[in-house]
Amino acid sequence: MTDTQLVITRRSLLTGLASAGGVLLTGCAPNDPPTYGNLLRMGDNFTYRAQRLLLPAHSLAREYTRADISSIQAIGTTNPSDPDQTGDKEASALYDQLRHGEFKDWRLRVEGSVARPGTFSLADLKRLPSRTQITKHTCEEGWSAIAEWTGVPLHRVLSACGTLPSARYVNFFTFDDQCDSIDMFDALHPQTLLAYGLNGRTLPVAHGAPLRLRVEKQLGQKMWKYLYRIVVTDHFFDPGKQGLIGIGWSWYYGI
Ligand SMILES: Nc1nc2c(c(=O)[nH]1)N[C@H]1C(S)=C(S)[C@@H](COP(=O)(O)O)O[C@H]1N2
Ligand SMILES: [Mo]
Repeated sequence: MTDTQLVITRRSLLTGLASAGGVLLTGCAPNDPPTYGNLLRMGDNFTYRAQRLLLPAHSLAREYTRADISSIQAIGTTNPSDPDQTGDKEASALYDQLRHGEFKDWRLRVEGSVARPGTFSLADLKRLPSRTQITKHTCEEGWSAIAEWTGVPLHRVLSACGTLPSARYVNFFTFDDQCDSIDMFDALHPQTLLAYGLNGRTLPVAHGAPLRLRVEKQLGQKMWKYLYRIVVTDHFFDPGKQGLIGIGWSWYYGI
C-alpha cells in the first residue's frame, strides 16, 4: 500500500478484510498539519503549533479518583444499529450482527505505514498491557464528565504492528461512517487509549462499544466511538465527506 493511495471495498472495509476498491487517501504537503485555506481557521494551526512547541514532551492530562466519577451522557451517534444514525444500512446491519454476537466476530484492522498490518479481536487487544485512567471528558458543546476508562494504549498496538519511521498520522474509521486523524505525538501519548471499558464495566454501546478512542489532551469530539479500522499515514489525509473539516470543524482540539 502506498501512503497516498489506499483502496478498499466498502464491504471489506466493514468486515475488516482489506482488498481493492473505494476509499482514496490523498495527502497534502508532507510536513504540514492540515490547513483550512481560510483566514478564520488560522487560529487552529496556531494553537496546534504553539502546543507542540510549548509541550515538547508528553504532559499528562489530570487524573482523578473514583470519588470524582460523575454521570456521563451519551451524545452524537449512540446506536450504530440504527441506519438513521449511521446513514448506512449495510454498516448498521453489520454492527447489529456483531453486537448480537457480543463482538466476538468484530475485528480492528490496522494498516498503512506499518511493517505488520493485521487484525485484532477484542481478546487480542485485551491480551496487550492495559491502562485504566480516570479523566475529564470535555465536549465542545459545553459539558464535561469524569469517568474511568480502561483500554490498551494506542502505542502498544502501533508497536505490535511496527509503525514505520515515515509515519506521521493515525486515521480512525467508525461504524457511523466517520474518519478522523491524530498526529503521531498524540498517538504515542501514554494516555491515548483504545478503550473497551468504562467505569469498571464493558464499554456500553451508547459510549462506543466495542472500542473507542481516548485522546485526553483534546476535546470530546476526538474520542471516536465504534472503531473498526486504523490506517497509519505518512501525510495528512482529508477524509472529505466522512470528515468534519469540510463542514468547518477544527482538526485539532487541543486543551
Ligand atoms: N463514532 C462517533 N464517535 C463520536 C461521536 C459520534 O457522533 N460518533 N461524537 C463525539 C463527541 S462530540 C463526543 S463529546 C463524544 C461523546 O462520547 P459519549 O457519547 O461517550 O459521551 O464522542 C465523540 N465520538
Ligand atoms: Mo462533543
